[in-house]
Amino acid sequence: MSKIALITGATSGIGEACAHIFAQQGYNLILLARRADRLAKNAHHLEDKYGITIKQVLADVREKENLSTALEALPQEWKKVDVLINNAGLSQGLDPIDKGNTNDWDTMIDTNVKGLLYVTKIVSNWMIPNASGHIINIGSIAGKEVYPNGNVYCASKHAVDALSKAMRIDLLPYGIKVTEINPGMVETEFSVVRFKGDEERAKKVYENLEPLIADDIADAIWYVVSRPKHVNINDMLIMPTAQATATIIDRK
Ligand code: NDP
Ligand code: 8X3
Repeated sequence: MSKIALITGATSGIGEACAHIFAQQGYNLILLARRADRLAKNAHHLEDKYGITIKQVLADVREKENLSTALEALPQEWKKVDVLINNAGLSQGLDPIDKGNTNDWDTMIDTNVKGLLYVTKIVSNWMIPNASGHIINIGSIAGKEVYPNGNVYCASKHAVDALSKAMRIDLLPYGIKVTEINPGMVETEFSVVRFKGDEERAKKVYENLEPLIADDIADAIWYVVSRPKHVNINDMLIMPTAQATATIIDRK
């Protein structure tokens, strides 16, 4: 059987681009997200285009019981996952601590931190008997720096940074690689989600600069995954050329 990659958040942006590149490379895919229509559309498109097989897992990474039921229901041969891409994540709002919406905080922490942990626990237990596997965690520049009003999103991505280091230690005896990919600004649906559907405000984030696109990140992830067995890239920080730090941006 071909290699298998499990990608969370595969209905748009970086996850969708990763699904494309891994399909192109002949991987069979397990694609997980909440929006059934988009998941099915992406899956059918990639199956038709590349002749691979895809399992769709309709799940919310925050709901640990449902998530576990959905993943454990996969046929045994599909649990031989070679690559897990922990990509599902989001930001909600951009407000100072004293004004932040506590429901937004819950959503970010539950998705970016707890959801990533739930998926990892299940899939690492599938990888351990095979003594191989590669876990890619999508962190962020926001996991390396803190910027004004980024507070809880930055904290959630700093947690991904810490968990990536921790996973590398805990999974070392099993030969499982762990890589953290940390993008700067990538134009996806991220800002539309952060600003709750305000497309005008989202567009302004990328105004007068050339941001990264999702394919840039998928390309880096493929590079990391395609290194020889004895080589692991622990951490990659990928920025648009026009972005020096989270907040220092050269807008023309
Ligand atoms: P998108 O909004 O385009 O994609 C996010 C994906 O995550 C969607 O497929 C969405 O699918 C899925 N998702 C969100 N919440 C859940 C959930 N609770 N359960 C399952 N799936 C979920 O944004 P990006 O592609 O930009 O974001 C991908 C990752 O990259 C995130 O972790 C983000 O924090 C990170 N990142 C993004 C950057 C950027 O500038 N864009 C920079 C640095 C990091 P659905 O709604 O169908 O469930
Ligand atoms: C997304 C990048 O800088 O908008 O993680 O937080 S940023």
